[in-house]
Amino acid sequence: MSLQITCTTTTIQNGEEMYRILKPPRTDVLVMTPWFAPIVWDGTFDIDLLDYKFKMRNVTIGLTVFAVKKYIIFLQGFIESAENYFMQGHQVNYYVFTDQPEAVPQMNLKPGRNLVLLVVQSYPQWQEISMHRMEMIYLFIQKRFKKEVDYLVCVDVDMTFSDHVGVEILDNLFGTLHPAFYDTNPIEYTYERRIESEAYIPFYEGDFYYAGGFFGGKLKEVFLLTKRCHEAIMKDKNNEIEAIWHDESHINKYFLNHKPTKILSPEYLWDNDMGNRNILRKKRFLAVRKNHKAIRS
Ligand code: 48C
Repeated sequence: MSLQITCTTTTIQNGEEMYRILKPPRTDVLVMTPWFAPIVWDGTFDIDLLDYKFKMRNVTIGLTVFAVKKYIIFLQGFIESAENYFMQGHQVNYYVFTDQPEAVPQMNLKPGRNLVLLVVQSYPQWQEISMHRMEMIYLFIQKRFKKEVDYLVCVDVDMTFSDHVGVEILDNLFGTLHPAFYDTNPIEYTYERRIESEAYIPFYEGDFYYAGGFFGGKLKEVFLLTKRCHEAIMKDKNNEIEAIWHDESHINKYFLNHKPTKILSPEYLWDNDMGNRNILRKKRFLAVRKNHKAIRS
């Protein structure tokens, strides 16, 4: 780990000045929310500085992923891509929740990285499986994760890492902008609009529309988020209502009342079916093409 020498006002890298007060690194996108949470885009961070800082703190990062029923087919590609791009050089525990432990392939991991298999039950409805992730994550934080990791990152499995995803994403509590809504009028956000649901957000409220497939933060913060979302989901179930986009609706409600301290740009969750954008200099975490109907049956 080379020690990065940084002058007080600028960081010299590749012979050019990286950061000057009057020369912002990005002027094409929003890089800070009105509540002073950074929005992470390529060019807005110095990974060597951040790696050094987190290395000195000797952090361990947990990555939770659920591969239940037919979604088990995505697991090997997911883990292989994480080995290449996720938190390179840091301590990582992959927490794989599955109903088919025997179907999990043997994988050779790089030093400092472990794969932990956690057996969970499956449910008839794919929506149930998706929503019960909240319950499983908060229960295992208490049972196990709190002794093992400092940060937790919770993602969908039908994805592959396709570029650097590192410690720049870590903060107390972070969410990710949903690729379909980062540039739409908030009135078009697919929030839950029925007042009977715990996930209800009225039309005049809402900051951003966050994706359910990538969130995380310090263990305590993720515990509070997952516990609250699980309780809200169960309350809705008792009231015989299911939020329009399931756990994603509840995450959006939680982030309305507990603002994330960092937001990941759509670089961190993209679908190539949506093509390219000039503002997307990197596509770091990509949806795997799939026949939703087939793998959810
Ligand atoms: O593991 C499963 N099995 C299922 O039958 C349905 C969902 N899931 C988990 O929930 C996977 O980890 C999925 O990535 C996640 C729900 N997300 C999706 O199905 C699309 N990424 C929207």
